[in-house]
Amino acid sequence: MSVAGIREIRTTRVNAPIRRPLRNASGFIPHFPVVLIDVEREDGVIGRAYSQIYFGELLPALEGSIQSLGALVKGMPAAPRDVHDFLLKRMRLWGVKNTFATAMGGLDMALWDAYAKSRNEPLYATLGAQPRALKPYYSVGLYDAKSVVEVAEEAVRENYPGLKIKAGFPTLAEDLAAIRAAKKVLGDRALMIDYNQSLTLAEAMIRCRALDDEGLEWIEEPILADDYDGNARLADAVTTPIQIGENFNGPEDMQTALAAKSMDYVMIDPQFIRGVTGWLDTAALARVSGVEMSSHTFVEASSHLLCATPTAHWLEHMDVMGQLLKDPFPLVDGTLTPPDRPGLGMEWNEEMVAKHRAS
Ligand code: SMN
Ligand code: MG
Repeated sequence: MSVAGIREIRTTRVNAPIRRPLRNASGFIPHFPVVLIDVEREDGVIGRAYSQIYFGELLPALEGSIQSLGALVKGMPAAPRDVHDFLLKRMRLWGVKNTFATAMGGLDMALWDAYAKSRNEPLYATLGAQPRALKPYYSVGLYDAKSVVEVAEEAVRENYPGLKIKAGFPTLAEDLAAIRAAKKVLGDRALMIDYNQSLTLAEAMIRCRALDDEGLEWIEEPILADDYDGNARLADAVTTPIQIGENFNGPEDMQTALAAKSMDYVMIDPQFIRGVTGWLDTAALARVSGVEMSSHTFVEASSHLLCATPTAHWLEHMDVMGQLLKDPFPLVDGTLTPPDRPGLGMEWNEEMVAKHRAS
């Protein structure tokens, strides 16, 4: 039975309002620039997904990349795996890294959304998985020892089993003070920290060793994400798990990092890994290598994908799209289960989309 063709790909630039502006050691994100992607098939089924970028000035480049890849596949049968394979081959000369990776990832997610909707089942069911009550951690920005208390109290009040704060203050003492202040509120709930690639290897050695007895769930991206050898040396030097992966462009980066033994855990971004298709390839690598695999942003797609991930670990809960969707992806008793709605389960709240459209 052949799959209906791709009739049209519509994109909409929106500045998604987020609960807390996101400051980290490498930048500041006051709201989340996203491109909503509607892939309409010849049979009328519409797949919906989105791609995100961290600075509004880059939104036109992201939207343009999505439309460019869309022009290459318009009219093709909307079979997600076939379109994915076609784009990898068609883009061989130029490559699908960075913005083209995220563009391809967003398109891939929209195609899988349409495919699952055409079968009238949630994406996790299309992937052959059962729904699972996943373990979310509340993911926020950079807060010092004083301001982190209120954030940690919010995490406890909303019954998150974990909290991730950013690290990378000018001094280790400031990092340590924020960590201890958060831990004091969290008790035995997990605390992760994220340096967002801000340290040199030498500084990371000093800081990670100094924090090694703080009982952190993981230390994330201490140095440049693609310094696989440097990350491997850090993972060897400290007991606290080193976590990388949000910047893996496709499963090939996962393979390189695994070969270099660069991390203890991995966390995968559904768009950078090039969508559902890229995620499934990467989850297979994680299973074979026995590495716990968490998600990075994209709460909605991640909630389905982690159900189909043999080494599923944590779900990052950074609610980018909460105010732009008709139906929520709620936390229930400190867990998040993908909704029993067709596809990814996302429909746009058109009024809020209109209100937050990017110029
Ligand atoms: C992060 C960086 C940029 C945008 C969203 C999130 C961060 C994280 O690295 O892991 O939450
Ligand atoms: Mg991170």
